[in-house]
Formats: sequence, structure tokens, C-alpha cells
Amino acid sequence: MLTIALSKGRICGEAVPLLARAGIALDEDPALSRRLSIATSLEDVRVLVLRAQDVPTFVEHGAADVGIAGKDVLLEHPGGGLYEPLDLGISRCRLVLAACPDTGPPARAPSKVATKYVKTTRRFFAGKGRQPEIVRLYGSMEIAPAAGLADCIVDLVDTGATLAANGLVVREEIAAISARLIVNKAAMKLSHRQVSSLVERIARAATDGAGEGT
Ligand code: PRT
Ligand code: MG
Repeated sequence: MLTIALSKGRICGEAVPLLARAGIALDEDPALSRRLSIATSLEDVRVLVLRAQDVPTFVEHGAADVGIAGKDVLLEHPGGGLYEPLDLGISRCRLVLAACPDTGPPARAPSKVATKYVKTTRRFFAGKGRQPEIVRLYGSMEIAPAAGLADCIVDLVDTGATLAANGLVVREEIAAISARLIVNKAAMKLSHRQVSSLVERIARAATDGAGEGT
């Protein structure tokens, strides 16, 4: 049995059709089902539907053989137990530093940054020789500057509508984000044929999907 750990929410919406194109059709729609372990059209493949942040943990510990997770989540999850063989090209967005347009020096040298991406933010500023205070939030980061909690935020941006609606502008791009396939290192060794054929199937479906999009 091969287990795929899948990020629920947005990524799921694009990953489920991608898996179907790869010949791995889920027996139930994770958006509708309460079942967290879902059988597929392949007898020996099942899918676990998980909180985005938990996908690398399941794969690293071998509770899932492969996983699909956002690069934003992987950047926050440093660790040696994972391969990241494939950019799936879905759920694309950008991780950015954003601030109010009228902030001058504080945006260039912020003293307080609100984010849920604490490690990535710390690394980003360390690369500039800076160590702002980082305030950890779990969501609605965009309200932090107007509320006086922080000078700026580090968050994901897609269309920019959420930033604009909250009076913020992008100051700097930190990383281009998309969903990635990750693989448990031990599974790659021990079940090499099974795992690499699964990776190849998904790789072909991702390439086909990219072709259709253009
Ligand atoms: O609840 P949880 O903390 O797990 O996250 P969530 O409910 O916000 O998102 P979820 O679980 O549905 O999916 C999160 C994953 O989707 C991320 O890890 C990314 O890899 C990917 N993704 C892609 C995004 C976006 N695009 C995105 N735009 N995740 C979140 N957003 C949010 C962003 O945080 C901001 O609040 O959308 C808003 C901005 O969108 P625009 O279009 O207004 O710019
Ligand atoms: Mg969510």
C-alpha cells in the first residue's frame, strides 16, 4: 500500500484533478467527505487529507510515502527526511513582504513583522543582516499593520486583492510558491519501483496539465 498525504483546502482543489489525470481517482471528494483516508482507483494507493502544515510531518515520519504540499509550508519545515522531486505547478502564489504605502524607513528596516511564516521571515531578514521582532499569527495577517500590531507582514499573495482591500502594498518578493511533490527518503529506497512509478505518473500529469493551461 502506498499512501499519499494531501493538503486539504486550496491545494486539494487542484491536486485532486491532477491525481485523476495521473490515473489516481479518489473514491470520494475530500471537499464533501468527512473521511480523512480515501481509497483511490488504484487498489494499492490511498490518500490522507491533512492540514497543510502536517503534510511534511506525515511524510518525514513515513506515515505517508509521498505528499503534496505548498512550498511555503516546506520552507517552514526544514528537515532531512524528504526529497522534493517535483514542482507540480499548481496553487501558484508569491510569499511577500508587504506594508502600508506611506511607511518610509520602517518598511526598509521594520522593527516588527507579523507572519505565520516565522522561520522563513527570520531567514529572509538575517540574509539582510537584520533581526526585526517577529510576531507569530495564525491568519488574517493583513490586518496587523492597520491595527498597530506590526510595521509590515510576510504573507502569501495571489491576485493582490486582499492586500489592496487592507491598504497594503508589496515591498519585496521573498519566494515564488507552488505545490510540490515530496517523498519519504526511506520509502524511495525500500519501495523504489512503486514510489518512482507513482512519481512518474504524477510528473506526466503535471506536465500535461501545464500544456493545457497555455
Ligand atoms: O487554514 P490554513 O492555515 O491551513 O490555510 P488556509 O485555509 O489559508 O489555506 P489552505 O489550507 O486552503 O491552503 C493553503 C495553501 O494554499 C498554502 O500553503 C499555499 O501553498 C497555497 N496558496 C496558494 C495559498 C494562496 N495561493 C493564497 N492566496 N494560500 C493562501 N492564500 C491566501 C493568502 O494568505 C491571503 O490571505 O489568500 C489571500 C491572498 O489572496 P489574494 O488573491 O487576495 O492575493
Ligand atoms: Mg484552511
